[in-house]
Amino acid sequence: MSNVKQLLKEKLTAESYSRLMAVENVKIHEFVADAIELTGPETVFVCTDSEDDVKHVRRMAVESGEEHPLETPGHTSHFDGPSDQGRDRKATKYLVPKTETLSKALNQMDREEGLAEVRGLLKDCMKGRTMILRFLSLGPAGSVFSVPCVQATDSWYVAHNEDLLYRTAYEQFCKIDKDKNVFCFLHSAGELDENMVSVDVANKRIYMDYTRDTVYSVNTQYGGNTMGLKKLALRLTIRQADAEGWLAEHMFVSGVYGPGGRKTYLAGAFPSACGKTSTAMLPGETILGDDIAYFRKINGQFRAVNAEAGIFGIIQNVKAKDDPMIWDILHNPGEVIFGNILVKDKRPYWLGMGAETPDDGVNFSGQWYKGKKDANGKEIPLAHKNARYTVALTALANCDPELENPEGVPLGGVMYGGRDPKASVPVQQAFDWAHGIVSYGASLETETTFAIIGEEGVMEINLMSIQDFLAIPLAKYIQNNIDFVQGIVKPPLVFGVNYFLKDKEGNFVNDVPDKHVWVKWMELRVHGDCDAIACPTGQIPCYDDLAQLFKQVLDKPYTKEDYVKQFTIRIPENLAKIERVMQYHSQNVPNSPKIVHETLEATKKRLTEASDKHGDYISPFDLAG
Ligand code: SPV
Ligand code: MN
Repeated sequence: MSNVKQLLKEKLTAESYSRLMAVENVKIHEFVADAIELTGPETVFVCTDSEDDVKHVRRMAVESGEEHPLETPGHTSHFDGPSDQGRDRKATKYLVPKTETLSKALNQMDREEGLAEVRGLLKDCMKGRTMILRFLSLGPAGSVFSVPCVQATDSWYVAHNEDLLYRTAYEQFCKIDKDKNVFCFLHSAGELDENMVSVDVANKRIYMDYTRDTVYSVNTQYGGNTMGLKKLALRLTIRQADAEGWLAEHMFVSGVYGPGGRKTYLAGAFPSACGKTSTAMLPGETILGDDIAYFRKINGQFRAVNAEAGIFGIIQNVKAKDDPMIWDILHNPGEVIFGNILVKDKRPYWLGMGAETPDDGVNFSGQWYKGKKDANGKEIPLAHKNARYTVALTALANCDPELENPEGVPLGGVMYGGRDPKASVPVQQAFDWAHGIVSYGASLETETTFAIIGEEGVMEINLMSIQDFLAIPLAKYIQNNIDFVQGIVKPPLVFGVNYFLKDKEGNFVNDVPDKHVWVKWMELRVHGDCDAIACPTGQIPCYDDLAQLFKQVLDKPYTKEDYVKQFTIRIPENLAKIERVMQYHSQNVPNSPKIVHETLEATKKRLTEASDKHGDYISPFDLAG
């Protein structure tokens, strides 16, 4: 028997040992043995796919005090600490061997130093606790898209979330090849206080050893930092996809109905808190996924799956009126985990819920009362803006029936959107695939939001809304996207959207539900069922088509004034944006594909020529016909 097996036999109960040995894979055995030696748990719970095991995780999440049952059966709530309410860019680093370099826009450090640091923090941190081992699959299990993942964590909350968000795959792991590579995630919440909140958040670390497809996360609980299969795995899958010729994207996928009941699948990339989940969940359409999609070419078709099987969604502004489907789930029996909301008398409350909220209760700051201030004298809101809910997609009545299709769904279009108050029109279509990837994806400029720790409202370029997760040279990533459609019979159309355009007075030019009209317009465009007007930055909708869609989809009048306000081409703002994008690429994207520069230059030229002809602010009616 090898040393690894010997150690596992000594440290595990007979039952756990036999469960783990049923998974005959060298890397997994080595990872678990190392994790046990490093963190020193009292016991190891090897979770299979059985109903009993899954129930045990659920029960322990409450018994351990990490989650609290709410009034509605199946609902629980959990709190992360005040400094642990979002993804933490500063604490998240790639560990780079001395012989390699990564794009300097990515946060990184020397691999050996990083391993020593994070392993030092993880040393003995599971003493007296249970290590939970979960075997899960990204993408439908048993498909060409599947990526097998092992999670080791001392947080029942993390294990419970992953149950709702991913596919359990212990049975698949029992058939895995001995030498198959798998992604491994080791997490510990670190020392906890009496409220079960990580104490040592100053020493929060999320370090990615991509050379071993292994991620270490410690002294944090927030889902985006701890659930291995979410953003930690995305960073690794981007590398795997690059090596194997497919794409891993920060995108939702949904099925949008068109004339005659046809269904067209659309995907979309938006930075965090820019409308991605709400676009994925439009009433009357179907949802396949809301955060991470994998794309592969299968028989000349562009096909997509959801890497996940649940939603870790932002709850702020979820209202009965605007989000009826998710509202229902959040108010009826069934499995829901609420994170960082306000709890009073076992009822959940959040910001912008469109209902009366109490003046006191328990939130991420502990006992809360209206007017409570933080250490800097800033008033603490009743719930965090980045408060979340976790639900399985199958809980939604409009969950797309193809969720588990091992071949995925064919994609008709992709969209890119950010928070751009000044320049981009609400919706436009690219002239072709490469034009769209460059002009809407690789040029995506957005205001920072509360979903990431740090200042809000700062304009930044967020390449294809995936900048935070890129782990390959940025130029390579752009080129991979541009090249991906080679050999595809009908590549998806590419759209740029902007739900956050403002007028001179600082008011949004659109209402929240209007995005449904843009999506329906895209559906028609995919099938060539309506015209568009060429403008310097792309193709925009014709007034008559929008007026008809506003009536049909939202039963709302749509005036020519609305149209002009929303679709006037703002030349100076667009030129200024292009300058910033060019500067970003020249500073951060060494060897940026030639087509990026050429495309941006061509747009610049079109903008300048249009302004010479029509002035700085061009009404769409001046461009039509
Ligand atoms: C996002 O912020 O993009 C999310 C939530 O989807 S998480 O990455 O998990 O923080
Ligand atoms: Mn996301």
